[in-house]
Amino acid sequence: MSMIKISTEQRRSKLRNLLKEKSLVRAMETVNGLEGIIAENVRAYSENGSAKEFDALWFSGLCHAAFKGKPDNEFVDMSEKIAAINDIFSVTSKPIIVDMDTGGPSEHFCRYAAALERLGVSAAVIEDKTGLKRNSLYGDKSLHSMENADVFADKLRCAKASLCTEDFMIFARLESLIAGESCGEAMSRAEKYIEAGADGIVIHSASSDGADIFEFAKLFKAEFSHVPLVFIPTAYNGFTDTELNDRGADMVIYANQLMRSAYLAMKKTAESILAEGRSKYADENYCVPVKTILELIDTNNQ
Ligand code: SPV
Ligand code: MG
Repeated sequence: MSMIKISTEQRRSKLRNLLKEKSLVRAMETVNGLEGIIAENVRAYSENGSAKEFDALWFSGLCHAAFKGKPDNEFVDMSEKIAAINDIFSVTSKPIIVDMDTGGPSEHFCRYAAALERLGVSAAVIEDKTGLKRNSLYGDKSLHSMENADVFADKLRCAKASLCTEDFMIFARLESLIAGESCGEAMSRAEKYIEAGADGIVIHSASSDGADIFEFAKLFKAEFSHVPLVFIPTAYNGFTDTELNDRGADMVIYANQLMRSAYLAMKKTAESILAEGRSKYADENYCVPVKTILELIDTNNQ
C-alpha cells in the first residue's frame, strides 16, 4: 500500500460533497495516527459481500484530552490539536470534523476557524455554552451554563466572515437538552444560528431513550429540511445508524468508543501482568502481536 496522497483542497471539500450525496454520513472518533489508521481502513461486510466503511473522522475534544490525561474543559490548546490533526492527515484520506468546544472568545474562534480551513479540515463544531466548559455527559444539568443565543450567533457570523472557501463548514452545536432547556428553546436557538450562517446543527442529549432528540429532530426537519442535522448517539446507543437516519440524522458521530475500549483493554492488560507476574495471559487475551503493529504502521507509511 502506498502513502496517503490527497491535497488539502480535495480533503477539505469531501464532507460537503458527502452530505449532498449520501443520506447518512458516519463519522468515527479519531484523535491520533493509530486511531486514524483504524477509522480509515476498517470495513464491515454484509452477507451479500458489500462493504461498509466510515465516511469521516471526528476529532473529539474529550478523547484528545483524555489520551493526554487532561480534563475536557478547553485546557488543551490549539497547537496540540493541530499537531494531532497533522499526524492523522499523514495516514488518512477521509474528511475530518474538529470539536472546537465553545470556540472560546469570538476573536479567537475566527482565527482558529481560518487556521483549520487552511489545514484542510472540513468542519469545526462549536457548542453554545459559556464559562468553564464541562463535558456534556456528566449527567448533572446544573453544571452547564448556556451562552446568550445572540452572542453565540455573532461568534458564528464572525467566523464565517473569516473564511475563504465555500468548502469549510461550521456546525453549531445546541446544548439546550444537556442544560435543561426545552426543544422549543433549542429550536429558537437553531433559527438564530442558521440565520447567522451555521452550515449545520449538532443536537446533543444525555438521555438514553433518545426521546428529546427525536422530538427536536421532528421540529427541526419540518422547518429546515435542507440543513444537515447531526446526532452523537453515545447515550442512546441502542438505535442503529439506519434508525437514526429515519428519525432525521444526516450524520452520526461515534464520538468516544475507541478511546473507551482502548482504556478497558489497557487496564485489563496492566492488571493481568501485575497479578500473573508475566505477560503471557495478557498477550493471549488482550493484545495483538507486536508484528501486527509493525506491519500496520509500515503498510500505512510506505
Ligand atoms: C467529544 O467527543 O468531545 C464531544 C462529544 O464533544 S461529548 O463527549 O458527548 O460531549
Ligand atoms: Mg467535546
